[in-house]
Amino acid sequence: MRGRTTEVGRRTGWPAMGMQTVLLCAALALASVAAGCSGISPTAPPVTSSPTATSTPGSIDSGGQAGEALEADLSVEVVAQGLTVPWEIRFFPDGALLVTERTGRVLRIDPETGAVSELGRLPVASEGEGGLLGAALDPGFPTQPYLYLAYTYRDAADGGLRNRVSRLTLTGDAIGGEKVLVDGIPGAGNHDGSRVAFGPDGYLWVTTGDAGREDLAQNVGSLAGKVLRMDREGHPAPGNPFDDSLVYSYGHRNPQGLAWREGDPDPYVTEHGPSKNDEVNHIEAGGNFGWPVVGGMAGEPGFVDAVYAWSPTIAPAGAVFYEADAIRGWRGSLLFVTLKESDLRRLTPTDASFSAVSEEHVLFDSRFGRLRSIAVGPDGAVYLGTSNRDGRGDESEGDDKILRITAR
Ligand SMILES: [Ca+2]
Repeated sequence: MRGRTTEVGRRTGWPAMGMQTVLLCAALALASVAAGCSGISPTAPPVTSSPTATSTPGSIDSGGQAGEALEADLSVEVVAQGLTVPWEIRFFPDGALLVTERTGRVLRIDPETGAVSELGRLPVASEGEGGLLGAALDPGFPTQPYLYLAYTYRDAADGGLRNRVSRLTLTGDAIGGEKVLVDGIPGAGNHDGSRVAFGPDGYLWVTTGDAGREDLAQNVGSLAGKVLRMDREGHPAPGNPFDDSLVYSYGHRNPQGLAWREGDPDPYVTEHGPSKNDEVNHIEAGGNFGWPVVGGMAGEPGFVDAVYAWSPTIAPAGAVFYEADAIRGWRGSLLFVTLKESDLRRLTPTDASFSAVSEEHVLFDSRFGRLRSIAVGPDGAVYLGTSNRDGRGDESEGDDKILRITAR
């Protein structure tokens, strides 16, 4: 068992650390969350374009150690707007953004001018939570001019929803030459997973949801409810725990964040629980992460506990480890965004192994609406994508947006 959770307050589950300093920080943070909720209106004026600072007095983030950047120390700019559910943000080597829109467009966005150019449009089934979802750029780009995309489609034979992972070639300003790497991953109007990323091992990792059929998550013969690991042709990566299988870990419900800590070959995943037990998990080869049998930090033999869990749920989405110095004191933190709670969260670990969480910081609570995607730019700025046009949000002027957060 890696730890346990206690349910404190509406928003956060603080692990019981037995450390005075941590408990003090928790109390301060909870107090300021309450203050922040009354002080920050969800209908605050939309952020105007650069370089307008939008920090708010009375930062929610008051649990930080001395020397760590707080919300008041940060500036927010709009990089691009008028988008429709930007699901993933990546960076081309020249610094331009690669963005997927859930409705099917693949975009290149100039981070300085905000100019948006369409590289292509995929015929996705943009239904419910499905559509064009995760994306990764080949680590050898542009010598290897490939994009790896995950999307939902309707099966021609039975009309059912499925997900697939495809490789497309970028030639000039257009993608084409689709090669399907993995086809027929169970899909549905929700629980489609589909975060896609290259790990430090050079292999392609893909999260999949249970597609609303929870039994599939425990079936290692199904691609649903899994973390998959493959080569660039869609074949099982060497060293995968099950013979001739893409499956790396199982027992997942709807994992939508996938991030690596520096020096660690195994990723961390954020995933959506049902009405409780949203989780951050440290993935292990062959690990059973519990769904639908156990959740959170149950401590049950045979299951891997979450590193951290939230009850009630917050709907965690994109995640990234912050391995830069541009924002003071953030190096080594896990950053992720939430849909339901509409904030940016930063988790700091108890120790170098990140096997437990010592502090949770809540930033920009309800300032921008639902947040789905996150990336760290080459300059150490943090980029966020809103998700207010996904059918569950309140659309503000200019939505959806890509935002850039930098130190003042
Ligand atoms: Ca679990």
